[in-house]
Amino acid sequence: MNAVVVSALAAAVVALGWSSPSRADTPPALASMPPSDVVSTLDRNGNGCVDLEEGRNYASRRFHALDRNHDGSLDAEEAPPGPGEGADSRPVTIQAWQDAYHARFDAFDTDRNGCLSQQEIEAGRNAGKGGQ
Ligand SMILES: [Ca+2]
Ligand SMILES: [Ca+2]
Repeated sequence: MNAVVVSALAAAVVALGWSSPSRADTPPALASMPPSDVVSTLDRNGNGCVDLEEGRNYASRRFHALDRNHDGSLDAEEAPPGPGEGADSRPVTIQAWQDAYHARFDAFDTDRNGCLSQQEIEAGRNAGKGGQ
């Protein structure tokens, strides 16, 4: 590999944002992902839907990645309140974060089988139930 190729690759890496691994390691907000990506990313046991445990694991990973100062809670700077969340929703603890996830999960799981299908996620978003 010659020097030109190496520097071109380095430029590409910087352009893609790989120069800041801590940012890149933060799992994206589920609301920012298409429903099909939510299922394919979170469905670890391959049953085609996202069960509560899979969703909670993801929510937990995201919480800890966002908790930059590792004090066990997220302030408005670490996690700006999303649509439908007031300024008083920060700081938020891991427990409150998980409870909020659980409430949204229940709202989305319209057939009550404990698992969110792509269709349930699409329908829930269309019904304005938040960004699951
Ligand atoms: Ca699953
Ligand atoms: Ca379901």
